[in-house]
Amino acid sequence: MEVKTSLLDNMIGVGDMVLLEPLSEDSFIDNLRKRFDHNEIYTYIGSVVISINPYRSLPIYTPDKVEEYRNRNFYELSPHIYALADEAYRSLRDQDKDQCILITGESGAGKTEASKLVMSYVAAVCGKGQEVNKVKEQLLQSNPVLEAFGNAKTVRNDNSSRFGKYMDIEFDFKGDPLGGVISNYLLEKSRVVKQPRGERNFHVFYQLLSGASDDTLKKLKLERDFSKYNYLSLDSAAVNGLDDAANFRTVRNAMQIVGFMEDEMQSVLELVAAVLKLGNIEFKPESRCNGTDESREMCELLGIEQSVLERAFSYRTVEAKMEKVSTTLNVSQAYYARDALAKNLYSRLFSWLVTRINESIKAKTRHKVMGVLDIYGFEIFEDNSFEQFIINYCNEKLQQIFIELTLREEQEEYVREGIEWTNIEYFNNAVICDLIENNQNGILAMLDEECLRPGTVTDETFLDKLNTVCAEHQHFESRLSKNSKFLTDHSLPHNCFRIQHYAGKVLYRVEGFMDKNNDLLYRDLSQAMYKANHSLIKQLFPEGNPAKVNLKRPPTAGFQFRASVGTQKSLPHFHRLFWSVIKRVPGLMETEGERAGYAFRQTYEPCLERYKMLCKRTWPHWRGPAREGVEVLMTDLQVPPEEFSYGRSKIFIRNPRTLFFLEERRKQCLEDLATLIQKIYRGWK
Ligand code: AOV
Ligand code: MG
Repeated sequence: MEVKTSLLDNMIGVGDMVLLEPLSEDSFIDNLRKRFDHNEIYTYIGSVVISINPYRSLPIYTPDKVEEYRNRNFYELSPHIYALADEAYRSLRDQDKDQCILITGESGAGKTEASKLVMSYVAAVCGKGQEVNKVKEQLLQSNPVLEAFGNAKTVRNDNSSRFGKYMDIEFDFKGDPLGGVISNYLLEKSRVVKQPRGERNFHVFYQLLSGASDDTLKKLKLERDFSKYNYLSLDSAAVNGLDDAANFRTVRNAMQIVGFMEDEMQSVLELVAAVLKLGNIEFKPESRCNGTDESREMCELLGIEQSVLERAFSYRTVEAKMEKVSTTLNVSQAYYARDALAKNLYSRLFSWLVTRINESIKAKTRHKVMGVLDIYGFEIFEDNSFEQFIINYCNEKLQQIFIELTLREEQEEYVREGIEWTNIEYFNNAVICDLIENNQNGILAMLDEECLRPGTVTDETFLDKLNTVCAEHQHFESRLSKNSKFLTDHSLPHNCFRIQHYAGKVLYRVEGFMDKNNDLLYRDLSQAMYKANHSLIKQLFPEGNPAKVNLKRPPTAGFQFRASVGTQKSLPHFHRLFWSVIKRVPGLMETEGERAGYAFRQTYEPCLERYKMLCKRTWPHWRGPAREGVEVLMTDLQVPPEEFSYGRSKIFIRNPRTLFFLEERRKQCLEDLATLIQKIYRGWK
């Protein structure tokens, strides 16, 4: 075994944070910086991999690198995401354990790139048959499709994921991929109708207009010019380094590989075009939207009778028991209805795409799975609204899982094994999650309650309620009072509230919270869509079927989201953690650890088996408990006692140096043995 000491090189910092002494926030960041300056973007904290986004392409993802990391032990080479992917893949294949890779970090940190690196690594090292290669290709090509429809340029990231994604890759007993299943979390659909300054709509709109042939555009009744469309922001349509036209071809090609039929692709593009047309429909007090070209063309695209659509933009029908009451929409209500339709159309199209991809890639059987979770990263903008609130809540939930898996499990293992250990005080964000999701008085529950309350309810009445209830908590409830994360102070702007998240304080403006949570689409519109002579659009609005009128309110956006992040409990047991960082390191390790952790651990039997040849007393057989054998071995080899500890079932080795020493000795021993055998053999001849 080739022994590398890159984990210990002083010049470039230590490769594993548990080796840092003293361990403090400063030394932690200093170490990251030192390494980053030497293009070492990956560092371990035990089995967690941290990365810093280099924002330029480094030559560390070549096929040679894949070969280098393949089948090597985690600590043998310098830290890399490939080491994590390899370890996960081998545990799945050889030890038959389901795997789950969780990726966290703020927006732009490199999560999506990391998830793709994991997928491509696994694709490169697993089986190579014709069938397997087809599956791999389909799994990999699902990425460009979902990114086209679900990613957009934001001020933080030119390719920012605006949805959360959990993908299971399914394997057979040999470790070859059979297929996959994707689940998606709430798409940020408000972006369809309006983008914050300096940001863009979803990529697909620009890709279609730039990359489609003249003929296709003509069929879709579109013009190439972005500026013709109200739903496309003007100030940032072209993005440096982003070739929309080329990406359009990539996406079409990817859709083909994934298994979309030509007519399905056409239907999808018709819906995308319809959204753009929808945005151009205008309403005036005198003439409503009657007879405009835009609405005619949109109706032609979707096979809807123009009079049906226009009626749906003019009236709202409320059905209660046996009665139907129609009221006329005023101009602003008509615009509201139009935007609601565009958002619903697009987000339902997105969910349909996920379902359709799953139909294609899902395996019929599976033996083991590797899950990869890639969510939208933590966001703090100047102006934060409902979307940031939801995204940041999702990050809090993931952070909670991280805390549990890293610190708690690590510390519990030390305690279980009877290793002497000073607990690190860690910041537990459960209070923040509770503040948001508590069933009775969590912020989401209060928002739902306000949305349902009869009478005049506005974003301001919601804020009043929030302030009253949360302020009361601060007085009466000890759980929140000591450490309240709902920050009230008099400097807050009148329409805002502030939350202390694990990654920083965020000021949320309440305007639009009620509306976005309600996510109301008038039934007249879903019924109009259901009447379309277009099978995809009909399928997307099943509630428009008059035979299935459901008078129950649909669940709110917040409710649905809370339910979907709640299902994370069912993730497989075996986790690999990947933590990507841009510049801020969330306060995970703030206290000085008196004892740094242990880089390596192994149960006694395999440890004794591997190294027993290094000691006359344990070779060739040790008769007795394995632990005692290991003790004899370590004493005999004169490994300094501070370098390791004996746990109940495992030995814990503090420093990879010790491991390298053992490996070096073993290698030497094997070489000596080989030479000896050769000598004897020659002697015989
Ligand atoms: P994110 O997924 O964490 O943000 P991305 O994975 O999209 O961030 O990364 C943002 C950009 O950083 C990419 O488009 C690349 O240009 C660059 N980048 C990321 N990782 C690497 C790497 N390993 N090497 C070189 N460049 C990299 V968000 O989706 O916004 O939370 O919602
Ligand atoms: Mg992303």
